[in-house]
Amino acid sequence: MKELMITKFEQRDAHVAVIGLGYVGLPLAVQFAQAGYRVTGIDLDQRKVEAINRGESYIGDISSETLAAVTGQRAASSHATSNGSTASAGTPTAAITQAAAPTTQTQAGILRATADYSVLAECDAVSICVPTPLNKTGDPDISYIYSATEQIAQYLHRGMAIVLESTTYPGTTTEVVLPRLLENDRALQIGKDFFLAFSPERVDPGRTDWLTHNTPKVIGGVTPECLAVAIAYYSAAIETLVPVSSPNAAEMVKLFENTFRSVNIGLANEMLLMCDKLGLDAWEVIDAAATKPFGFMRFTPGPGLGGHCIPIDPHYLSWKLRTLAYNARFIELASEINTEMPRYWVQQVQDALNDAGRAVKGSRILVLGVAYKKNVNDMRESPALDIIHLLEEKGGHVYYHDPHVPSFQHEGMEMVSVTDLHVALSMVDCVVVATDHDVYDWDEIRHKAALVVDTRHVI
Ligand code: SAJ
Repeated sequence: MKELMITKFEQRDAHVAVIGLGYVGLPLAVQFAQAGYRVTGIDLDQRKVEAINRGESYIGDISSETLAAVTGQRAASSHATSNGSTASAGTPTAAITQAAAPTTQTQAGILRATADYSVLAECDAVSICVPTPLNKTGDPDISYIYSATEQIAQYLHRGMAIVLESTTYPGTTTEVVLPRLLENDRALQIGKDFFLAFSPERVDPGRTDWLTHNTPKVIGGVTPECLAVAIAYYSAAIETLVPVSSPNAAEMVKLFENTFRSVNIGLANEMLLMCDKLGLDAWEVIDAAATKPFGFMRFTPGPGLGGHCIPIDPHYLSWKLRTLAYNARFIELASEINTEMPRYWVQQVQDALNDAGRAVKGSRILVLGVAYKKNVNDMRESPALDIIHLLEEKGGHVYYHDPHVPSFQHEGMEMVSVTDLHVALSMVDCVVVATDHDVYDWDEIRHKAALVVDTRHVI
């Protein structure tokens, strides 16, 4: 069965499914279709399904033109994505670069979307790209992985490859997904009749240099046969695959990558707190340290930690270790410092207004940028929201401007961006730079605002 599957994938003679058509799943589905597979995207959101089948993309990284080319709404463009075997610079030695592209230009496959899981009965492979948030108590919520696995189990058949991509704690693939798949049909054997692997996503929305096809991808199979089949499946769309010894190792790699960022961002934020005590400019110190040509990596203080990855993923790791009676101290400490930053910046606003003889109470304050990082419209876990909430708690009249976020509703907070920034700048008592979108004219802001508290050190 293993050889049969590998041949199917190598000949692009496979029908594959992607469950979860968000910023990870849709680009992956498109990449598989461009590589020549027949692809069925599965999502519970009927609006997403219909938009895809109309060739209309709702994901910034995928243009509707690209989508329409693989959903058959438009003749495939002349340049199909190359499947060249360009190994990325510094490719890990263990990496497997894909064999040279097939001699014949692969005919782009066809992508269609559906909300009906029964298509899995005829699929040779399925990738799970569903969200893995934290629940209200801050613990991992893998309910979406459960429900996707439940559906796959119903349609599991001989000769099926399953790859979990959602970021999760080490052990999920082998202790949660595998047992559920085995429950339905004891006759099916892992590594013989069906193949299971974990391969973490490394999609950074908005990036144009590292994309789904050229970002090295780590992959770990439950058995060596699972790894071989999963590598054949993914080699069609991903240029560099990095095999590791198990799904658990692959799960841990992703958590380490993002914990690395969370901890270093926490250290940069603590540098700010320490430099404050020392009367030093943290950015000056960090920028000077960054001139070290080796052994240093620059992170900068900010308003706090936003996004759907970095504030969340490390808690999957610390939660798992707590079940093993181990306290992941760096993760907890970084989280403590990062979540404290909005309060620090509100104190800076209070002190600055106080120096100008004003209280926060009754002052008009304009927050620039509510997205969690520059040039995106994503607000998940955005620290700007905490800054707004804390300023309002102190009686401030808070407005915001964000060219990427015309309005938002968040936990009872409902706001609309001011439309005329030029007017607003001179009408408020204090401007807070929360997100340093490239569109802002920082010189104008510096000259028009009476007072600026700059969490991004752009002014
Ligand atoms: N931040 C700082 N200081 C820094 C860097 C970031 O305060 O030095 C803040 C950002 O403003 C943001 C949060 O931390 O609020 C997270 O920033 P991020 O640059 O890590 O951006 P993300 O959340 O989009 O992270 C994604 C991740 N991609 C994946 O998980 C696949 C991350 O692994 C990438 O390294 C990161 O993009 C990237 O490099 O852009």
